[in-house]
Amino acid sequence: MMELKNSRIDKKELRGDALEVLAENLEFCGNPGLSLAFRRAASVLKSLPDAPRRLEETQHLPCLGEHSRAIIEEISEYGSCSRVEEILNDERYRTMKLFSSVFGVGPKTAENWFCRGLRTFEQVLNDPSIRLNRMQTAGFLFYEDISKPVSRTEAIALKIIVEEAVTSVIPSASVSITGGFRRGKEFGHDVDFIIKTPEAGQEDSILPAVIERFKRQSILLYSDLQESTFDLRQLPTHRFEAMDHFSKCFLIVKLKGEQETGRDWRAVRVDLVAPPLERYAYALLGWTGSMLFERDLRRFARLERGKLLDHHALYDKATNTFLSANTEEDIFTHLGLEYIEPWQRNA
Ligand code: TTP
Ligand code: MN
Ligand code: MN
Ligand code: MN
Repeated sequence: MMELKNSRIDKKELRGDALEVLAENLEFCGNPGLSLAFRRAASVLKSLPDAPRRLEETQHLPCLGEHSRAIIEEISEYGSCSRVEEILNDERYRTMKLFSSVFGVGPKTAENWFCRGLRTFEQVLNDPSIRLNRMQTAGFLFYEDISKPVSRTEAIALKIIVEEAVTSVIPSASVSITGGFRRGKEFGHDVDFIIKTPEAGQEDSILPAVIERFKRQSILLYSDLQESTFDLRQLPTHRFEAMDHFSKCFLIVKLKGEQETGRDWRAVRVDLVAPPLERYAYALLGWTGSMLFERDLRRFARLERGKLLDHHALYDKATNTFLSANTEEDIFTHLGLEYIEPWQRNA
């Protein structure tokens, strides 16, 4: 079997980066299904202790199809993959990547701007026929700050601010970090918090109150409050829904502290979610991610256990009942799984 030539351990392309470029490009081309296949393959490569050094090492890995293996083979043999290089140099890919890096700009808007012949932020901002919505306006205004990774230290500083706001309204409420930081990541694109409120109904009033408080403290730069549309009569669906129905808000806040820019604050993206108490364990599991892990766990629940899992509930199709859970441990037990630690969920 062929030995991989450029086999510096941890060559990033062999660790899935090349496959992620393919996945991203497929997303931009409106092929989410195939994109997901490459994301899964990339995730498997990243989970290996070392980059594969021989082609046969990839043979028995899950989720690596012929296509992915051919790309790994090409990279190991020639140091790069021509299709990946082609995409990285492609004007459409580069422009879509640039535009969709703006908060509030999804693939549809990015494509629309590209098709109008726009290629740079300057062209977008100077085009009189383009009306940015509030989210996109904030996205451009704070582009530099919110493109910069948030550190764990900054996340902890934000936790104190959020905690202070929450407990000033409901002293017995509590705040936990979720998302990537809960999975042990050192950096994130935002900081996600989940709020636990002890009494029914408080989950609906807490977020508007926190937003008001941040406003008064002059640290609120942007907020999008989404009221709860949660309804337990609705069964978890078969299709993967990325978004939940709990009360939540997407914010940009000012975090004080000396910056390289010379300013004494930076803008940071913050997400808050406030589920009803009896839904807390499901919400925590859903918001801890990763997105790929959630997807795979739901798929496992459905195919291997005949149960429907989402952000809100676990439904047993055999008995037609919802299974209640006070903790994440309860949910894994319902699924017949050992507890999976948050840091093991970085798929
Ligand atoms: P994100 O904050 O988007 O991702 P992340 O925290 O895993 O990574 P990053 O460091 O880049 O911020 O989402 C956090 C989790 O919340 C995610 O893993 C799954 C969940 N989530 C949803 O359930 N629905 C959504 O629409 C989003 C955006 C996230
Ligand atoms: Mn975007
Ligand atoms: Mn996050
Ligand atoms: Mn988030």
